[in-house]
Amino acid sequence: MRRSKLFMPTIKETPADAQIPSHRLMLRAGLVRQTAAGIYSWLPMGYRVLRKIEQIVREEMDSTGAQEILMPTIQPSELWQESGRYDDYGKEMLRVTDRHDRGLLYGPTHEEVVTDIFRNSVKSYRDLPQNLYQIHWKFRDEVRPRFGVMRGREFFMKDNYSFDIDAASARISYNKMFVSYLRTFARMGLTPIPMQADSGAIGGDMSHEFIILADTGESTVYCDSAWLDSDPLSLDIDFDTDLQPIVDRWTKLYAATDDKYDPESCPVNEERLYTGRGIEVGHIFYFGTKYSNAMGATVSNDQGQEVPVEMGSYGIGVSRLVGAIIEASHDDDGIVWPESVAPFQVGLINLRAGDAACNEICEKLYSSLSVANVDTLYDERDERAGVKFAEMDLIGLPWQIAVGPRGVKAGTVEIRRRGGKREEISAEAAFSRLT
Ligand code: 5CA
Repeated sequence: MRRSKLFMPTIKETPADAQIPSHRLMLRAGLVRQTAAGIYSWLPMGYRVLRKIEQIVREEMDSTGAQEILMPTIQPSELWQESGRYDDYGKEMLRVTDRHDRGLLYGPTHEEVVTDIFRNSVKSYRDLPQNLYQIHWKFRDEVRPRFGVMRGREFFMKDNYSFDIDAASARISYNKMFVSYLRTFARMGLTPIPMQADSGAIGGDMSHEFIILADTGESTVYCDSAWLDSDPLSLDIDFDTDLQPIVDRWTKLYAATDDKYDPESCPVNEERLYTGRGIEVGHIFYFGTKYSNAMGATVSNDQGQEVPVEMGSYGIGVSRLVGAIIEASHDDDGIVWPESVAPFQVGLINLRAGDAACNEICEKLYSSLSVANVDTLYDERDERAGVKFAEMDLIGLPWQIAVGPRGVKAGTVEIRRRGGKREEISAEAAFSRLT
């Protein structure tokens, strides 16, 4: 992409109403714009990152055997009256009425809709287990939407729902999601920490929140410092095997948030205790037959008896992750994107646009990187070098290459990792380093 063509409305001043770094940086780097309180439009740079995160989530879900579906954002109120949650959900639920005076709502979550699909389609234990996921918009009319996309009213979520014949197999489904979440967040360059949690409005008796470490996170995290070296990607996971030992290994390590931490009973000694801050990016729940009982979702078991199906639900805040990753990875100059979610891999800066030799080297690099499928943003504008460098630092691409007349004479270009040191190498060497 050529910078002159890219729709990236950057802002020089610090936006006054943005209280945290990710919100400020997302506005300044032109990733999003607020359309209404807690409701955002995603501009090209932000949408590229959102799609990269979505794709990692999708690949990891698919590898567990979960299947992707798409449910409507608008749901009939009757389903929520059946489950008993219609009145409980209160003002957070956006309720609307259609032209026939039928009650509808913008889904804050999808347990009811998916249970309805299930009860109309599955009758026998032979068709279990099932695990269905979607990546879609939710709406929760939060009293105080804040921190940009981190606590929005409309937000993008991966939600999935498991269906099993009994509690033991539901546990297997829960464990798969637990382990897959560790991998998913690690692929985004994050350190995920699962913590036992309350299940709140979703209900149920087993639940974990996945917190990622970020200096500016909302909650204080106390954990065994071994968490900081834990690397979920080093595990070679076969989702068809018993994952309980892996879950045990992870949950055995101490971790707690502010509300649960008690220095008296903390099992980790002071030197080993890490205190930091974190952001909740995922939440998984096992709630058994709460919805299947209320909504009559039963299946026949191998004894021919009708039993309510055992369920769990699992959420990842996909749009929240864009902010959370920035909270975990930025510096004074701007965003520092992990490679796996960066909107472009390389920023190519022409330091003397209009100079024939600089143009030629830039064009050659730009086209060969494109052919090699390395997403490159080429800043070919007639702007001061300082402006271009500052903008590249702000938008945080993993690699920068700068081409200027002095280097061109010497047969070199400058290459630099975001935040790293500059190095002068030949254009060919730069190309091979990036491919
Ligand atoms: N039905 C369950 C699992 S699918 C559920 O809704 N869980 S949740 O309420 O915990 O939400 C799942 C994830 O969505 C959270 O971990 C968080 O990362 C994200 N999320 C929740 N509320 C918001 C919000 N207001 N803005 C942005 N992301 C949110």
